[in-house]
Amino acid sequence: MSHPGAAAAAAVATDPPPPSPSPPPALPPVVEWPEGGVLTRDWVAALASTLDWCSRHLPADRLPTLLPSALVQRLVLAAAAILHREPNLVRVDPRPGQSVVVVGDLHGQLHDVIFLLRDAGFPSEERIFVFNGDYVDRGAWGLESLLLLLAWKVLLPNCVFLLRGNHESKYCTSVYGFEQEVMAKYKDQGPQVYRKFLRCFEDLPLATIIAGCVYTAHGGIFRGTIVLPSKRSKKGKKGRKNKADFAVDPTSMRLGSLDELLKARRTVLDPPWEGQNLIPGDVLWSDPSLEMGLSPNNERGIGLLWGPDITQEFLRTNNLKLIIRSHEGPDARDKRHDLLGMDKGYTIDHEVECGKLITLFSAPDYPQFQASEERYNNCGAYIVLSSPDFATPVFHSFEAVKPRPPAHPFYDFEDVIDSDEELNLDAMDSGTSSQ
Ligand SMILES: [Mn+2]
Repeated sequence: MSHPGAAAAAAVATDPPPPSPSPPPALPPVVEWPEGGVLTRDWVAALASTLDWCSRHLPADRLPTLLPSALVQRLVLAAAAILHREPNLVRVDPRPGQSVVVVGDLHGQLHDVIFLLRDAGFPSEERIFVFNGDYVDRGAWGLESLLLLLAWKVLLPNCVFLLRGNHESKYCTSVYGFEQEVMAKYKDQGPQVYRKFLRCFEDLPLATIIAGCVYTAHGGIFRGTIVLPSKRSKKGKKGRKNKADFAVDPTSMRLGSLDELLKARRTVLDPPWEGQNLIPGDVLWSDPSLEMGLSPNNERGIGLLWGPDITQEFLRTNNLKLIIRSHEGPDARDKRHDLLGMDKGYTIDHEVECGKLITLFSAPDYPQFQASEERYNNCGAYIVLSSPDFATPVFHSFEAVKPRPPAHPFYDFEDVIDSDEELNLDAMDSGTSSQ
């Protein structure tokens, strides 16, 4: 009788060798500002793959070992300086041969952002991108997602346009995860990094008009203002020159004009829900409805609800054909029995004489962290607009990149209401800009 060990040894000797373990993933180099100071496409591509690598192989609090705090802050400030110079309403006028990709909410789902950019074709002189806001919160990689888009903005400032979403605010990021995410990843440096992002949020423009016929914004339309008697500022105090001499007329709910949008003051940490400066809050928080007219958005506590008649009035007055807004995901639409569900990543909400109103949502399988067992399993979508008719959208729906790397949520997703982004008005910072 042979020794059992001998038989085992023989078996090892005759069996094919076990598959060699997969090689350890190569550690990417630390991200450094490029030599000469100017970003290149290769640098942005390497940034994307490093961010992806870190999300898969590094614990969140080790991110600074490859993505130093100083680099993050420099990139955020470089982008903010460019964004700051853009008007509230950016005119995107494609040259012959240029198409425009419009993107909705992303909410920190880095892998889906990377997929979307590759699927649509990266930004270039041939392909302009317009992002409708809500880059951060909810998902685990808001910092990485937004940083990647800011890098594209710095690389191609005239081909990439980043608008503000309601989540690009102090209040939302304190409730829905982004502030905690930055603190968890950057520890001692967290407060400085977060402050730079807040400054950048204040600089994000509010809306675009593409090819003269398509209006895009995160929430949608906005109310009008009245001119106040001019109170000449004392000795032209510096920094006061942009202070608007107008206010919202509390007695009327008149649809605002593009000129009024251009004059609004957007440098607020949290767009106010009351007082004189209501246009930013309206643009970022409003929702369409099937009820006619303009009314306060009581569900949200800020912004407006607007009906098909207002869509028609806005399109006709401004000689436009299409509104593309975002802001409502599958969870929000689950509660809206008047409007369609968000399972394809877009809905057509109003069809009127002058054109259409579309809601576009680009975060598939959203939210990343969900308290209920049943997930929405929604697709995300992006829209391509091209010549000769920029007002005829081509929709591209896509599924989530799976499996997502395991990650911890940075907010209490079981306690924070899934769909309604109801405001705790007392917690909002609607004071003047930090700048
Ligand atoms: Mn939103």
